[in-house]
Amino acid sequence: MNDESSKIQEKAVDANMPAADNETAYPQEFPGNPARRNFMKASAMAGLAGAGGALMGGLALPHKALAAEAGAIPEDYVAPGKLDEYYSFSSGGQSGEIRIIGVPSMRELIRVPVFNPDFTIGWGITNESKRVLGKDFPPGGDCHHPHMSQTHGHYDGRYIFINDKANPRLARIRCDVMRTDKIIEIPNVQAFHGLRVQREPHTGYVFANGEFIIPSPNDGRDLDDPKKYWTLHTAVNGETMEVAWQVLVDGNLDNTDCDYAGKYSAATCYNSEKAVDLAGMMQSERDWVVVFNIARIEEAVRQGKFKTIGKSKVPVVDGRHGSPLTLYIPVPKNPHGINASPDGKYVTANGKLSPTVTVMSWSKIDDYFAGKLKNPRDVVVAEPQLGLGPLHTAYDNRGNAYTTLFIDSQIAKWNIQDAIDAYAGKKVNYLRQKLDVAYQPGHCHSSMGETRDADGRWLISLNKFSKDRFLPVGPLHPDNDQLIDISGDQMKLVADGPVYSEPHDTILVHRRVLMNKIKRIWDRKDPFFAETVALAKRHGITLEKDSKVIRQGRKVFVYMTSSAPKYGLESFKVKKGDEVTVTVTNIDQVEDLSHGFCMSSYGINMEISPQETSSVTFVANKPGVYWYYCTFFCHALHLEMRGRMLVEA
Ligand code: K7E
Ligand code: CUA
Ligand code: CA
Repeated sequence: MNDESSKIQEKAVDANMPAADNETAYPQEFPGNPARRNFMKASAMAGLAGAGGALMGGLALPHKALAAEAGAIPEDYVAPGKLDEYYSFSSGGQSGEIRIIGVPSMRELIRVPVFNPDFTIGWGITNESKRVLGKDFPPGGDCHHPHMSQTHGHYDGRYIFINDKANPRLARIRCDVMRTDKIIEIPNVQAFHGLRVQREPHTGYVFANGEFIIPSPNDGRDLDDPKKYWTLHTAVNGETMEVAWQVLVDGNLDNTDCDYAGKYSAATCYNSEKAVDLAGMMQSERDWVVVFNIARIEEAVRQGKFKTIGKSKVPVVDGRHGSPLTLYIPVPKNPHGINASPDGKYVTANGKLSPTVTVMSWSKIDDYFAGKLKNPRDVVVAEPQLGLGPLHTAYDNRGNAYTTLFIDSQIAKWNIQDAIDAYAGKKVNYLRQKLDVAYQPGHCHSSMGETRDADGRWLISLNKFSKDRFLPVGPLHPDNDQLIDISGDQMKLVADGPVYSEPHDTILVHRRVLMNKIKRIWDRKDPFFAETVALAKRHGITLEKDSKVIRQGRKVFVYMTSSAPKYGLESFKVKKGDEVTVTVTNIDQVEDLSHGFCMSSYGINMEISPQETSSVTFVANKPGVYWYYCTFFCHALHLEMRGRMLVEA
């Protein structure tokens, strides 16, 4: 940096930056001085205030809230060897995976393959993963909404659930080993989009919205008769992963959330018109939020007041207009996100095409179902006007809400009680601040913000566009996850985090929820590979000790241990055309000591963590010598950790 430019940058910093909370000095001359990044960031932001603002459709406010003061340690700085305070579980979007990111450092810790094949751990290759994925699994997924199981409105650290919109599937990830352990298909729907978990008494139900309307059943009938297209709201039992019931609705379903009392789930609908074209879906001035009365639905199912669709045996109850099971609340056109406040009192629907957010009261919803209110709009207690393109809302623990404004590229911070008072006619300003983000945010999520433990510490804004924020890396740019400090009166932008497309949503979980629950090595009795262990037992094999080959006709079972830097078998012989199952057990007990098993030229690789058993089945269709080798650098003699498969012609 030459003198001239550093002067300009310093000026930009002075003009735009508030005093930092953290005054701790950090030596300027230190080569890794993290504050240097903030000089860069400040200058980039200063330039954007004009040109960028005009480009993105009018940014009225100056860029006040930026990063830490020059010389201070930035808030996202987590020193080498120190741990982040939060885990962010971020959906991988089109990649079909979940990513775990440390917050505030925004360092990616690991990826958990869910709907996607993954060559690192052999997801989609090993027999254990194929048992989860099912036969003929589609090659990927479109993940949007990761949510952790809860008990009495607190994260319980057991499972993460996530949707696949591309193929209507629900996946469950076990948090103790961060492994997907169950995937099911949601019947009778297309595009499973909104997902939330029951909070009270526990999860309980996982709620799933079918977004697209289709003929019912979708077997070739009513092909071009959209009036006969339908969709359903589904409840899955999160323990058994069985579909409990479905509710037929009018219109379509977008996002979903539920209350803190275990009484209701609710969903936004943007296509009340049941149109099949864009103009049609925007025709009505109002669409709606539909609320599902769980007790009444369960009772209807108990009384047999349901039908089934096609081959599915799932009970489907009728929740269309006029049904006592549902409540349709008109809201401004084409709403999107729906978010329950952590005080358990309210739920907001985000306007998208309307600059407003509609705040509804759960207790007024009680009153409606009890017959005390006649007009569905009577459950609305506020409708604050926030800006252009409200998509999703997050909450702190001080009565404030944070709404992403997609078109304005801003986060609007507003106070719920003030918005309620303003709706009642009082002269109060509910808007607290608007913060520019870069650019076009979809979801935002606050730390612990979807639980009773909302702590108002951090907010992550998941921005769809990064444009000029990073080095260009080709026409496809990364998304930009921005970290925002919401602990004070004013939101402060702390860091940019580039991410691979497209993490719609994330949750921010304090490490205390998980730190003592996560296993460092596998338990030999783990159900994830229990079936493989049972098969070995039938073959008379003790996996921890035995390395041998068992032939049953054209099926060959190859068992071997792995212990750095050796496999239990240095070679095995098969005949061309044999179906070979290789089962490897990592008998090392050392934390972090994974082995791999890659069969050269056979497209096979899998990872075996300490005390894990992994297996793979393939046809030895090429004669010759094929080396198998370890793919995880496990030992000084890791390169020597290999053996030969001899395939007789
Ligand atoms: Cu807004 Cu799928 Cu939650 Cu994308 S959804 S942003
Ligand atoms: Cu085992 Cu490398
Ligand atoms: Ca509409």
